[in-house]
Amino acid sequence: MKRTPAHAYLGFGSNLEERRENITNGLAMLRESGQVKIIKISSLYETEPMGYTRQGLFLNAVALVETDLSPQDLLSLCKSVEVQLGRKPTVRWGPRILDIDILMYFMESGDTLPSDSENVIQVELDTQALTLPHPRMWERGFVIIPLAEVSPNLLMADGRRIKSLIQDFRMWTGLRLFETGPWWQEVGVNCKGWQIMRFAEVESTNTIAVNLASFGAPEGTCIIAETQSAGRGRRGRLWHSPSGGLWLSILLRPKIQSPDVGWLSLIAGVAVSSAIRDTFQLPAVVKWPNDVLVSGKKVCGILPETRFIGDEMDFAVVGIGVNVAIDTSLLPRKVQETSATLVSPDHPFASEAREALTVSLLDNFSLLYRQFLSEGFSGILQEVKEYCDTLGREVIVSHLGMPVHGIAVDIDSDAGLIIRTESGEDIHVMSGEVSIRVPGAGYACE
Ligand code: PH2
Ligand code: MG
Ligand code: MG
Repeated sequence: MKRTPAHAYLGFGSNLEERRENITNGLAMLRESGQVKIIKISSLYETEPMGYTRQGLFLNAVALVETDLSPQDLLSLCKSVEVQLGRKPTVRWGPRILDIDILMYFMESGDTLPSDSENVIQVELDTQALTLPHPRMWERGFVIIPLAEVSPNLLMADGRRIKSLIQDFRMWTGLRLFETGPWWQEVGVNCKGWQIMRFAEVESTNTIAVNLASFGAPEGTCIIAETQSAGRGRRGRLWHSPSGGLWLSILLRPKIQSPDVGWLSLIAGVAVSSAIRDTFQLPAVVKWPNDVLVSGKKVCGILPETRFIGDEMDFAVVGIGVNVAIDTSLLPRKVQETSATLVSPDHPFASEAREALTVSLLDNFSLLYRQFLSEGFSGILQEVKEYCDTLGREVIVSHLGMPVHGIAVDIDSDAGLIIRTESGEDIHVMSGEVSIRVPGAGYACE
């Protein structure tokens, strides 16, 4: 009977010469050996050196692989790839062209098929050549964060799942997301699809994304800026974007028609809310149609901008602004009253937290978006409703210039809000045509 292959997590690190190419070449050589199948690869992270600090920044990544090789043979293969790419012996933990470490190795117990997860055992080894699991992996953010990205539900010895460590800001210390998405497409694996471009200061990330879109930039292009000088809000208002926030625009090219645009905003709202809950343990909710609130204060605004050719969408740019760690005193008085920042800009791990939020947000977004594309709005409706705090509330909506007063009872198939008036009539309002106000204290107004 054929043995089921084992699974292993490999850690990659490089801080000499062409770091990115060293890692992609290493992955490609593993694959070309025919002995290792690459299942999943994390983003690339740029990390400060640990252990021996007088050396350059590393790029690090983690991959999940499938193999018939024993741990010892897998180690030999990794070492031979390191050497073929030019690795030379140096001091312990010193600079290297490429380091490939086996972090964990799992195999099926017995030969029984079909495999089920209860039969999976983790190999523990302590030999001169190899210790498994890797003895220092749990102290190393440059291992944990990419590992949690590849397998968020991996169980740790204490019974918790590894994704719980993503929220630990200490794990992000000295770590920066370098490149996510298709960086390893060239290695021949499917990609998560984001292509991130970062800027120091721009007028508006949406403007850049719209311009790139009209030059043919692909779906999944993301623009992130440290500050925006002319960020746009709804109704042509200015969106104030001091440093410390996440100012992001996502370019999409779904084949949808104009009434569906509202779903893109709601997908973004749910993705942001869920990322805030995971990263900060704060009770974020979606305020239909375009905001995310925490304790009644606005922490995020969403602005979709679209272009259609005929009836069909050419592209949508979804602008997302999150007050992650901003100095709210830089906002105009009126905005200050209704807005909040997730953490203080003086928080020692503010920038790590922003990275964690960005990764989580993009992950959530792609899951929901793909579900929306494959199943239509009904595939995401339940989740949207769970996050949408507007439902069940008393609202006043200005509908085509007329105030409508009632209870928000449901979301319709066009992502519109259904409002039941006192007379029992249901009025459907689309996101484009309303400004929503909720009577009563503590609920932010538009
Ligand atoms: N590898 C080490 C020692 N220190 N630091 C970072 N940031 N990344 C590494 O891959 C790394 C390190 C020993 O293998
Ligand atoms: Mg190492
Ligand atoms: Mg090593």
